Amino acid sequence: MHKRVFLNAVALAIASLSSTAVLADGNSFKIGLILPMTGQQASTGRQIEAAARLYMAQNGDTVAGKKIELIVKDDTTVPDMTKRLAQELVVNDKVNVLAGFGITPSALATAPIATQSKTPQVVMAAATSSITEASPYIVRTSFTLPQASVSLADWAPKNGIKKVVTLVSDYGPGIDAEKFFKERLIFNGGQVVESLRVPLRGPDFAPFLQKVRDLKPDALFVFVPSGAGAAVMKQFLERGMDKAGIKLIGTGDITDDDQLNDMGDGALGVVTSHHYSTYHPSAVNKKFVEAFQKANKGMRPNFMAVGGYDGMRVIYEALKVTKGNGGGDALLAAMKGQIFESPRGPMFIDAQTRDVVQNIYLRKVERKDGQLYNVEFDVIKDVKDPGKAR
Ligand code: VNL
Repeated sequence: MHKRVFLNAVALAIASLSSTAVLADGNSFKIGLILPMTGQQASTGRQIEAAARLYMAQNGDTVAGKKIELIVKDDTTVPDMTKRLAQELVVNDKVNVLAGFGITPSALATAPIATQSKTPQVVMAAATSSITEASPYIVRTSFTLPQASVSLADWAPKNGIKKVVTLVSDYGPGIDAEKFFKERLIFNGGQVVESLRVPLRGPDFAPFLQKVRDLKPDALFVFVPSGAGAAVMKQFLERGMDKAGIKLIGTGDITDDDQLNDMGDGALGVVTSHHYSTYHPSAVNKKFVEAFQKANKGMRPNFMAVGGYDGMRVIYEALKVTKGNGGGDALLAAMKGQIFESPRGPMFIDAQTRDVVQNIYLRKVERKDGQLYNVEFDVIKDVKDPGKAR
C-alpha cells in the first residue's frame, strides 16, 4: 500500500515535470554554450561565459516573447567531449543554437551535428580559417589567424624586421599563422629562416628558443593559443632573447589581455596585430570593459570575451528578427549580414562566408595608468579572412 502511494506520487511528479518542460520549450529559447571551463584553455571558457552572462544582464533574458536559457557545458578542452555534449544538447535539451568552441578541433568536431540538425553553430573563439567551411550552419564572431597575421607581415619589413623565425602551436590556427605570415613576409621582401612548431598540449618552449637564439633573426614571430602567452614571454625573457637583439612579435594571442598585466616590464614594446584590445579607445569599449570588470571582480576582458559578447548579440538580433519562428534555417539567415559596432570596433558577418570582417590593429605593449596594455597605433580597416580568397 505504501509502495503504491509512493509510486503514484512519483508518476504525478513525472507528469507535472514533463508538462512544465513542454511549456518551457514552447516559450524558451535555448543556447547551448560549450566551453573549456577546465584544462589548458580554461581562461577562454571563463572569459566567454562571463561575457555571455554580461550580455544577458544588460539586454534582458526575454527576446521576442521567449525566455533565453543559457546552458553552459564544460568540454574540458577535449574535442570528443565537445561533440558528445553538442549531440546531447541538440537531442535532449533541444537547444536552438550551439555556441562557444574554445579550440579549433572542438569547433570542427561539432560541425557535422550542426549540419545534420540544422542548428546554427556560433563559433566565439576558435580561429582556423577553414572552420566556417566545415558546415553551412557555422557563423564566426572571433577572428581568423590569416586575418591577424598578414597585417603584421606588412608592418614588419617596414620596421627593420627582415629575417624572421616563426614559432607556432602545431595545429590548425598555428599552421594558418605560420603560412600566411610567411607568404606575406616573403612577398614584402623579407625571409623566414626557420619555422618551428611546438605541441599544443604541455609545450616546453626552452629547446625551441635555444634554437632561435642560435639563428639570430631580427624577430621571432609567435602564435600560441590564448592562455599560453605568459609562458612564452617568461622563457623568452629568461633566455635573454631580447638582450640578444631578437624582437618578439606575433598575433595578439601572445599578449593576451587576460595575462598581459602580469607579464612584467619585459613585455614593454612587444608589437602584435589583432582585432581587439581592452585599451581600444571607443565609447562602446569603455562601457563594455567597465561593466565587465564590475561584474567579474576586476577581471579584464580579452579577445575571447569580445567573441562571446558579440556572439550573443548575433544570436539575440537573429531571434528578434525571426521572432523565434522558422527554426534553425531562419535564424541562420538572420545572422548572416549583421553589421554593428562591437567593443572591438565595426564588425560585419559576411553573408557569403559567414565569417567575421573587421579591423585589424597594430598594437604595442605600453604602461598606461600603471598597467600594461596593448596600445593601438595603426589600423587596417575591414579585413576579410585572407584564407577564403584562395
Ligand atoms: C584557437 C585560436 C584557440 C586562437 C585560441 O585560444 C586562440 C583555436 C584558446 O582556433 O584553437 O587564441
